[in-house]
Amino acid sequence: MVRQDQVPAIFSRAPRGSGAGHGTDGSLRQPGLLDGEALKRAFTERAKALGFDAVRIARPDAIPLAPERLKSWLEAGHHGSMEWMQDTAERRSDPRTLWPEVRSVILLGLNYGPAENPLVELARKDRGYISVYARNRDYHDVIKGKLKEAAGFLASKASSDVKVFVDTAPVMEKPLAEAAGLGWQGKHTVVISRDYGNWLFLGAIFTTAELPADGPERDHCGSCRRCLDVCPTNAFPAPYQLNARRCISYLTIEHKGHIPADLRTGIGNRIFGCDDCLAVCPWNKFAQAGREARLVQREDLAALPLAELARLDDPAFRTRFSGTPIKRTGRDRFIRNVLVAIGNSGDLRLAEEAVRLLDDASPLVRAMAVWAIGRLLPPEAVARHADERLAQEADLDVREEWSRALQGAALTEAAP
Ligand code: B12
Ligand code: SF4
Ligand code: SF4
Repeated sequence: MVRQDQVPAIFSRAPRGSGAGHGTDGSLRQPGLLDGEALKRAFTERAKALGFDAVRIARPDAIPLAPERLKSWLEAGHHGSMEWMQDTAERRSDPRTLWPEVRSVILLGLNYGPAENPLVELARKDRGYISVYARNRDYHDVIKGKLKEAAGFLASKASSDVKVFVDTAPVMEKPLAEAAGLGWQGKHTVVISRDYGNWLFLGAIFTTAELPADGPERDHCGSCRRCLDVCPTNAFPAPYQLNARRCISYLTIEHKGHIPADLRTGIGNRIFGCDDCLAVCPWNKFAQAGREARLVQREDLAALPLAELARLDDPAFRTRFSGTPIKRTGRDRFIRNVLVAIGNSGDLRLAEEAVRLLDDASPLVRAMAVWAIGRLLPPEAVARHADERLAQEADLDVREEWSRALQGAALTEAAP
């Protein structure tokens, strides 16, 4: 889950006083300015009042292994088409490269735990599964607002500068959160807190203030491997490593092109993101339902009827998903995902939606409509639809889908 369209917010230090008081470092400070433990305590209290559930502090040099690990992840091509991960690698792997003046990194966690196990919805094959994180307002907007307020408070209480980051900047939030003791990176690579499980959004505030750092959290995964075994697309080449190119979250949200044929069945009815590896983690027994109202699941954003979604045109898509993270994929990519789910539904009633989309203006949609009817309709029906359209089809990828669907149909006919 990624958003690259924002720059960090910067807050300037509170103005230095003119001899009104002395800081513990001997510097002159205004009355009301704090530092060290007192500043940390006041900030933590304020951040929690703003709705953050966990607040911890790391030194900027606390992730010495991260640069090498990020490098080998990128060299293996695990980032897929997220080229910006490559472009920003140097700044990403060390907070001091991103901002040389930084002295402390504050990591904040916001619990978005669902009230019930979301995976039960996967059994409803005529419905589309939307990832828990996307079932209400875009969390970037929610967290960014809170981070800005927290950072503003810090800047007003400290003689230091402050910058805010959430997801959008080249910051390795997970290893930093582990180093700050907010949780540890589980075998699924996501940060798990002993208090909240793994349903936590992360945000970071960098500051030039020297704040007392917290110690790192250690790994509590033990011999468990539930998250690795449940992954429907085998996206983990090894524990603690994720190949994003195989991850449904990447395929349904970040990936702009056609979804590779060998991964489509594994996607099932997950049409925006995936929560399987998160939901099975036993540490969620300590999770509590999230308390931020703007992130609590909207009823009209869970288990959505595929037939209804397949009919969304561009304006209807925008209206329906306004303010949610879903809007970012745009209508065509979203309908591509819906068609994958229709193809996996085994529900013949949904075939008519796929047939209608065979004539869609978007090749991304047409290609997946071809795949869906190839999975749902009898071979003679697939051949008839191909006859009616192939001659006019100019897009090479869509033609390729037709030829795969026709081969599949021929194989089915030849079977005894
Ligand atoms: C790119 C990205 C993605 C990509 C890649 C995910 C990934 N695992 O890297 C995709 C699109 C797939 C994705 C999916 C999701 N994402 Co995302 N994503 C990011 C982003 C922008 C960068 C992550 C990154 O740096 N990846 C690069 C790799 C190299 O980093 P890494 O996983 O930390 O790699 C470590 C391990 O490989 C480990 N390692 C390597 N070898 C070894 C060996 C051993 C022995 C050990 C112990 C460790 C180890 O070291 C590496 C460095 O620490 C962050 C926001 C941010 N700025 O940090 C959000 C973020 C990680 N995403 C988040 C979420 C919630 C999700 C989803 C749950 C959304 C969904 N429901 O669909 C899924 C989860 C999928 C999963 N299992 O990871 C949250 C996670 C919160 C948390 N509690 O950790 C973040 C932090 C956003 C946020 N601000 O809250 N995401
Ligand atoms: S989010 Fe889903 S597809 Fe991605 S690694 Fe986890 S279980 Fe696998
Ligand atoms: S499911 Fe098990 S192995 Fe995976 S992150 Fe949770 S505790 Fe670790």
